Amino acid sequence: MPDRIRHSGFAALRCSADEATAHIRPGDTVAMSGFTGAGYPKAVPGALAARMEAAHGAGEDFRVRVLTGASTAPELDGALARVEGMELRLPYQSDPTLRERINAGRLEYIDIHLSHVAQHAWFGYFGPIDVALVEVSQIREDGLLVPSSSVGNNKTWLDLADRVILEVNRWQPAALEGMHDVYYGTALPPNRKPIPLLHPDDRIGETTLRVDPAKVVAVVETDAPDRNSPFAPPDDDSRAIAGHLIEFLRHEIARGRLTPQLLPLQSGVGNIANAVLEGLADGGFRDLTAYTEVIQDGMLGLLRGGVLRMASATSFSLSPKGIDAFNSEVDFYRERIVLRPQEISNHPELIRRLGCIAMNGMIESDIYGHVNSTHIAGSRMMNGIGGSGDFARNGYLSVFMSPSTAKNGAISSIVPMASHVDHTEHDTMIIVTEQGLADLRGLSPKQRARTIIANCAHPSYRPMLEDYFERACRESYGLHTPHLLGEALSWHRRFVETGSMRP
Ligand code: 0RQ
Repeated sequence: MPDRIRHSGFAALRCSADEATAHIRPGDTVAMSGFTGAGYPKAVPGALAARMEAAHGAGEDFRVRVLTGASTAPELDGALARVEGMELRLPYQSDPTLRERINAGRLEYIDIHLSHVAQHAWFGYFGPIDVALVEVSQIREDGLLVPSSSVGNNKTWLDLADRVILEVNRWQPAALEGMHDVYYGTALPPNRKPIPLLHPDDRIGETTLRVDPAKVVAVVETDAPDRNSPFAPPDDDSRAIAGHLIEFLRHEIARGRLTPQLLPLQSGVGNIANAVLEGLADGGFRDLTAYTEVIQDGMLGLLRGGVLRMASATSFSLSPKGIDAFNSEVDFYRERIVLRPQEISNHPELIRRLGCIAMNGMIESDIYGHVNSTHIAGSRMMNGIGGSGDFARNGYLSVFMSPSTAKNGAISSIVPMASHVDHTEHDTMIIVTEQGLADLRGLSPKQRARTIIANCAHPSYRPMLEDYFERACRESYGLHTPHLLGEALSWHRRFVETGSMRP
C-alpha cells in the first residue's frame, strides 16, 4: 500500500485520472478543491478536458458546472475553459483563459462572497452536487483525510456530493498534518449556535476531513506542484501605499484606537498586499496576528521574524521561493499557522468579533467611496469579489488600496461614479493610493468626496474631479450625494471609446 494511502479500502480504488473521469457525466455539478492556486486537483481536470474535447469533436455537448473554493490554476480553470467545458463557474477565479471566456459570454460566472459559498450549497441554491473532486495530502489508516495546502470548501463538498473522487498529492509535504482545523459545528438556520472561536489562534475543530467511504468512487495519485506564481518585487507605488498605511496605523496607536499589537490582519492577494506586509516588517511591529484567507510569502517572513505571532487562513499562495522556505522549516510554521474552512476564515460573525483590519486591492473608487473590485468599465470581469466583501463589511477597519492610475495613466482609479459597486460607501473606511490616504470615518458624502479627491487622486486627474464635484454641488438633483447623471460615467465611456479617460 502506498505510504500516502494507508487505508486498504481506499487503496483498492486507485486508478488513473482518465479512468476517474468516467464518474463525471455531462451536466454534472462538480465541486472541486482549490483556493488561490493551492490544493486544487492536478490530474483529473486535464483528463476531463481531453474527454470533453473528444466529445465536442464528435458533435456531443459535454460541459459541467464547476464550483471551487476560489481561484485554481491552468491545469483546472485553464484546461476546462480552453475546451469550453464549463457551463457555469463560481466563485472567484483569476485564470487568463477563463477570464477571456467569461468576458466573451461563453459561460455563466457567478461572483459571490467566499463566505457564502458553503452555506449557499447547504441551502440548496446550487442544486444537487454530483461529484466532489478533492485533493488531499494523505489518507490515514482510519480513512480520515489530511487536507493539502488549502481547505476551502472541501468539508462541504465531501459532505454534500453523491460521488467523491480523491487526488492524493505526494508533492504536498506530509508534515502538513496537524496544521488544519476543520470545524464541524456549523448548522443550518434556525439551529445555528455561536461559533466558539474567540482568538485567531483558537482551534475549534479537527485536523482532518471526514468522508463517507461508500461515496468514494476513485482515488488518483499525483505528484505535482501547486501553481506557486512568483511575486514581482514591490515597485515605488506599492511601497508608497504601504508607507501611507503604516503611518496611519501608527497614528491610530498614538490616538489609542489600536494597541501596538494592532488587531488581526486580513490581507488580500497581489503585490500591493505583499508590499504592505514587508512594510510592517520594516516598521518595528511585533507579535501581530493574522486572521485572513491566504498566506503569501510576506507572511512567512513576518512569522520567521516574530513580527507575526501566528496566522490563520484557509490557503497558502506561495512563490517557489516561499515554498522552499516553508518546506525547510515546516515544523516551525506548523505551530504558528492554522488552515480553516473558508466559511470559518471568512465568517462575518468571527471577523466582527475579532475586529479584523481588512486590507484589499481595488480597481476604482468613486469620489464618495463606493469601491469597484471586480469590473473594468462596469462590464469586464477581472477576478471576482473573493473575500474582500466578507472582511470589508465586518472588519474593525476596512482599507482599499490601488495606484491612483492604471495603464500608464490612461485610467484614473478615482472616478466620479464607480462603474460597478462591490463595496458601498457604508463599508469603506480608508482609501489609499500612492498619492495619500483618505480616512472616511465619520464623514458625510460631500466631506468624503473632498477628502478622496484631495488625498488620493492623481494630480493629472484631480482638477477634473474638483470641477465635476463643484458643478455637481451646484446642479445636482439632490445635494446630499451630488452627481451629474449625464456625466457621471462619461470617464468610462471615454475610456471604452478612445482608450483613455483623458479628454
Ligand atoms: O492589469 O494585469 O493587465 O497589468 O488590473 O492590478 O494594480 O496589479 O493590482 O494585483 O492588487 O489587483 C482589484 C484586481 C487588483 C485585486 C484587483 C488592472 C491593472 C492590472 C491588476 P494587468 P494591480 P492587484 C483576498 C481578497 C478582488 C478580490 C479580493 C482583486 C490588473 O485586488 O482581484 O480583494 N480584488 N480578494 O492594470 C482598468 C482600472 C484598473 C485596472 C487596475 N481602474 N481600470 N484596469 N487595473 N485598476 C483574496 C481572495 O479573495 C481569494
